[in-house]
Amino acid sequence: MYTQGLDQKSSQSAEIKVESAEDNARFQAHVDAEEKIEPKDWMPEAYRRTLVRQISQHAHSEIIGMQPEGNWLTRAPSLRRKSILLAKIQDEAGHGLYLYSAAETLGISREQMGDQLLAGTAKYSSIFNYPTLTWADIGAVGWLVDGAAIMNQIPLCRCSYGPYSRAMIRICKEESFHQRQGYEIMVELCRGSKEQKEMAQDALNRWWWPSLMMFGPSDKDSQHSAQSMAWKIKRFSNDELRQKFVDVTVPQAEFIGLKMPDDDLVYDEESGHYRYGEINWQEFTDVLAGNGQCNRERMRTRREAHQNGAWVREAAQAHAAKKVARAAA
Ligand code: BYC
Repeated sequence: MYTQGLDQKSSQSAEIKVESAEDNARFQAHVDAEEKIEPKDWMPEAYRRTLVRQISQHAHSEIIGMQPEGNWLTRAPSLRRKSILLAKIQDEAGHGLYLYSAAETLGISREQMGDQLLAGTAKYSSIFNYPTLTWADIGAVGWLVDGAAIMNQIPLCRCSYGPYSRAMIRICKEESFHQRQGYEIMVELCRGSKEQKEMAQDALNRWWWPSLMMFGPSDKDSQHSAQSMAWKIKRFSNDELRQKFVDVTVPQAEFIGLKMPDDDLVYDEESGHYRYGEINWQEFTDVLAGNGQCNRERMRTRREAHQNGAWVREAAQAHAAKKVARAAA
């Protein structure tokens, strides 16, 4: 969608231009003045690379993120729940597409990004390497995973790169509906039988800590944060967003009678924030290294889906070629 109207020539000449201190200073002044950077504008190569990395990882997360929820489509407890879940998963596919399109404005093709994902050289969010074992997990994913996503993504609507910031506006509106549908599932389960409430608590126990890891390494270990914040790609640090998420989510758990699986969690009157226990960063590192519970399964499913979709891509190309030939005749 964003690639339409891009002027190849000017973007190529921008690429070969040598980066000078003046160029960089002018660029930073634009960013500091809260002016959006658009695809045809000059930008430092490192800014372009950072955005390609982050936006493509984000797009891959949306696409891989369809799998844990897709696992429950055939077993949703009612037709209403099934149609809501189906709509949510379709939204995630749409988010992936907006994001791939936004990344394409930076000179990488969707095919290249897809190849990187399939080759295992691109990351996607750690959270999608955990299994959805019960229906309550669908509630927990919506409430916590989409809740964490909104906390991280609302500031991205003000990101300095125009196409990314605009894509995020619609994505955040949809994520907000996703978070509410997840919380509603948890509310219903907590109002239900003893077994249903236990199922909700068990899902919270398993999803809470991985949700906190979604925000990325702690600030002292986050290698990209300082530069990304200077470029106004990120507006808040990983720890700041994680804290905001904890502060918003703990009262929501209390409201429905669930207990956070953290014995060190305490409200600090003085700062007005909840203090929480130590995150298991070894687990995070292991998941990123490909050794989470579902890494292999997620990649296998994605590769199979890509192979099984080959005929669709071929048919679309054949149709496009026919259209071009007809127009030329
Ligand atoms: N998982 O220096 P840092 C969704 C990597 S989808 C995996 O702090 P940065 C949804 C990081 O990439 C939600 N990797 O990096 C979909 C970097 O590695 P590389 C996805 C992680 O970029 C379906 C290294 O660790 N959201 O909502 O400044 C259903 C050092 O980190 C993670 C986004 O993608 C992680 N959790 O900050 C339901 C949001 N955390 O690249 C819901 C956009 C860190 O050097 N992305 N790493 O190899 C961002 O906001 C930022 O990229 C991050 C990381 C906050 C995630």
